[in-house]
Amino acid sequence: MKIENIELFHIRMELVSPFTTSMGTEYDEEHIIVRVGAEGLTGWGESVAEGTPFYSYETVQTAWHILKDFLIPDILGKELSSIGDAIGAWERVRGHRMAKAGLEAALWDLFAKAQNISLSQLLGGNRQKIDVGVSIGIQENESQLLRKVEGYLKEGYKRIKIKIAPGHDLIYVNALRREYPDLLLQVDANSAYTLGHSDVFTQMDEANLLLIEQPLGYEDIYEHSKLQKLLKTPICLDESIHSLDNTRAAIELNSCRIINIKPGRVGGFSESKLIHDYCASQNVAVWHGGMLESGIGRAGNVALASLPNFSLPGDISASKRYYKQDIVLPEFTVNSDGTMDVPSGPGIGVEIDQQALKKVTVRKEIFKA
Ligand code: OSB
Ligand code: MG
Repeated sequence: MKIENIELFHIRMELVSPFTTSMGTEYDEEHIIVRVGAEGLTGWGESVAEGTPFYSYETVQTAWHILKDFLIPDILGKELSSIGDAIGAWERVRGHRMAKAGLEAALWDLFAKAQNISLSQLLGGNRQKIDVGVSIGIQENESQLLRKVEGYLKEGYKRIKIKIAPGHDLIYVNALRREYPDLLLQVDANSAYTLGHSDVFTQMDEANLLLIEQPLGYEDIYEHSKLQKLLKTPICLDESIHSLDNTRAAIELNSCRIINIKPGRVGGFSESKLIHDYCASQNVAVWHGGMLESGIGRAGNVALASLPNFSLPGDISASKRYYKQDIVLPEFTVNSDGTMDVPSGPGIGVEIDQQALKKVTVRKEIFKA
């Protein structure tokens, strides 16, 4: 397909409630929406680089720069016979995976629409519904957490993840376990601990958690292997995994037994599929993480999570769990059985609410061949 024009939208969307993690508190979410036009069709993607470099070194500003000055010029006006052509052209750009993933996602949507099939189909998905969970930020106290969890369970969510940080860990886990002995429960530390905190995790090991996500350093693989040896609960890596190569390293070193896949963190759907397939071959479960995406990014996540080895519920929640108004129609909802429907229409399978997109856009730029 000949890529005729590409547009970037810097969006800022206000969260329905503040989201507190070991990295700080977020009140709104900034991302980049990417629109690609070719041969009368339009593809949409979302780059999950945030306003701040606290989860990843990438930010909206760095991603904008990399998109504008390197990734877009590599494909604008060019004839792409496959998405692989774009990935090949971008290989000389080291890192900047969130920038790449946003533009790659728009190409996946475009290529799916050109074949008149859903993105789920093009990616190799085999499910019409996916299991979903909810990720809950650090709360002021245990009773506030219990109230939140009760509400989400009523809405149908199958699995609860809570954020933890030193001093905000065992009391919350134990309070939830007392109230809900059988709840599918996991924790996410976002790299807030060191090996010196191992006793926190050996105590948490008794709480029958599904997994402990990214307890140690955000680039670390080696020390996680030391911690995993002390625990029966699987460690799951998020921040440390950027590619198939470091997935293999982490699994061979027994640094984790579960992998969180976020297409933005690994550079796109293509790399996500490689990681998914490798993990399947090693009998390692994967699940789909989240970056508080708008409906555009969420649509891609839902499609990817329909692949067969996504065997644990994802951090993929209803639009209204994040935002008062989403920028897609229909919005994403969760069914009472804790599943979410995978859109079956062409491409991402949802329409862009142009008025809503306009309302949240703080800057845009168009690039023409
Ligand atoms: O570590 O999984 C994480 C949100 C922003 C940055 C990092 C993370 C998260 C979440 C939210 O946990 C998951 C979601 O989108 O529901
Ligand atoms: Mg995480």
